[in-house]
Amino acid sequence: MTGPNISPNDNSLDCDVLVVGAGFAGLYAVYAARRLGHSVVGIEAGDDVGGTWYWNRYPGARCDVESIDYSYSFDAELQRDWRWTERYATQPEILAYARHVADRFKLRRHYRFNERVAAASFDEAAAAWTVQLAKGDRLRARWIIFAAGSLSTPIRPDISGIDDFAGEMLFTARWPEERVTFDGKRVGIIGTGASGIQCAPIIAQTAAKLTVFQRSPNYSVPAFNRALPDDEWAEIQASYSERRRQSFASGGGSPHEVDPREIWDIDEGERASLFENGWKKGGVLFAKIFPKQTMDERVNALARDFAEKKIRAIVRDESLADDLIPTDHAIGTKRICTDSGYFETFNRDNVELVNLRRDPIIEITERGVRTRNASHDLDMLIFATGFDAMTGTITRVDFRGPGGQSMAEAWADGPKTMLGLMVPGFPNLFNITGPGSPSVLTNMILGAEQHVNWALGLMSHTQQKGYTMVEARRDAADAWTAHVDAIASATLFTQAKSWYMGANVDGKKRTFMPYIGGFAAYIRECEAVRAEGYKGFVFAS
Ligand code: NA7
Repeated sequence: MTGPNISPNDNSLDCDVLVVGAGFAGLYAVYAARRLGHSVVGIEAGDDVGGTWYWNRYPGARCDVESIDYSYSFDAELQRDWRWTERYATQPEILAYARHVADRFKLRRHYRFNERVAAASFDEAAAAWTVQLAKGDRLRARWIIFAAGSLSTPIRPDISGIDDFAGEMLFTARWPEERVTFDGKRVGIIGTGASGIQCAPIIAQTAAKLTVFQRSPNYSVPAFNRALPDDEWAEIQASYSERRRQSFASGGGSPHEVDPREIWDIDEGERASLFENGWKKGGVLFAKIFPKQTMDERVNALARDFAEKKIRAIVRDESLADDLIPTDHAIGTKRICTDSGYFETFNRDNVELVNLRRDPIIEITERGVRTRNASHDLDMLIFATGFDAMTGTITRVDFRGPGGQSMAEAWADGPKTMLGLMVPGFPNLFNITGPGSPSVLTNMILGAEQHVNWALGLMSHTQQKGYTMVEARRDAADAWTAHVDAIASATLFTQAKSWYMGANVDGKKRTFMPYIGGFAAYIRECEAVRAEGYKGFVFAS
């Protein structure tokens, strides 16, 4: 990749752009910044590329967006050459894809692996970030593109005695590379979000016993996963560009859209078949059948009723089904899980559900988990206990802008951003798929492409105008954040205790973090800001 070096020739800098993370967002940032001629250094905590798909290698891990959509759109030949084998790709296949992209575009050579950014402070006189790496090195860069993931800081729950357990202890979000066997073991799993729900059925197949410790049940819709045969693949290839166009014009970054009609105008028979079709689309798409499904409780109640019947039709024991059906949130307002045989697992003789609402965990002991009513002896204990989502990773880096405030301090009362991409007080720092952007509510790969392209456009604009610094204006960030809040408040999402709301982390400000107005609307907002000369941003030298 070659191109004009459009940055000022500043020998005091180690690179123009420092990219944090080698997941899909970071890899694309390195590729795109290089293509524009910037010198780039990437920093990655893992020993290879892949990000989320590098760390979350637990059995059963799959993406809940279809593989043909959850893949890069920036290079037509890449899109043509990479052949997805299944509708929903497994973690090994997605990781192999990330590695293929890194090889194909020779991206690894820009990275320092097994390294972390510990801190960074902005030197206003030099218009540069001084970046402190965890192992001691320092780097100076004009720009930082922070692409370290929305779900990348796992939570180790504060349960008494957690370090006393004498058996094998595993975290789904830090799963070892070596093969883990469950054969003949008594396995316990704490957590019934997407991660717990994906791995439980596989563990149950070979474990002597699986005990699922459930604090809150979650809605889950089967993936209806299947192989992608050659004829279907040929059809996808023939219409890929149209599929991508629809994705960028959609709410969620894939070509699926809601039925535009008002549900009450549709007779009951047709409604039932629309719900059935929505169910068969699988996973999160069940939340996107009718426009008001996650806005109007009456519409949502119909969807909940439908899902409840599906669960009851699977789980043979009625009281067990009662425990597995959520009663605390509207369906879709916590991310619907996408499973392969989760509810069926509870029909097995070797699987036990412990309802922690009735029988809470008292402590973890050397032998296993002690709840109020029983002691559960275990050989292996797995934690699928979630992440400090969306803000957890960036606030753990000690970023200091010119005012000396850290990101954690700046966001103590909730994240404030301009378009999700820049934070007032932190010039020349872009956050990719962060709070205030569509982020986890859209296809993360297409979202990352759009963010990175927009950020690089703003960088080029800054330099072409003869400036070295750009920062989001505080009033613009306040207005954008208020807009993000206002759209979320019109939905049922703000009523659920979800990680979208920061509700899974003690002491975290409760606020709906992602922009819920849809991918297409967000792109329009970004383009409007650009068209007005990057209104809401202030430039300086
Ligand atoms: P989630 O969805 O945050 O799930 C975490 C689960 O762990 C959830 O069931 C929690 O129960 C449970 N949890 C957390 N702490 C505890 C303690 N101390 N005791 C018992 N149970 C606990 O994380 P995932 O990794 O499954 O999925 C994250 C996203 O990745 C997912 O939404 C997809 O987008 C992909 P709680 O609900 O808090 O009662």
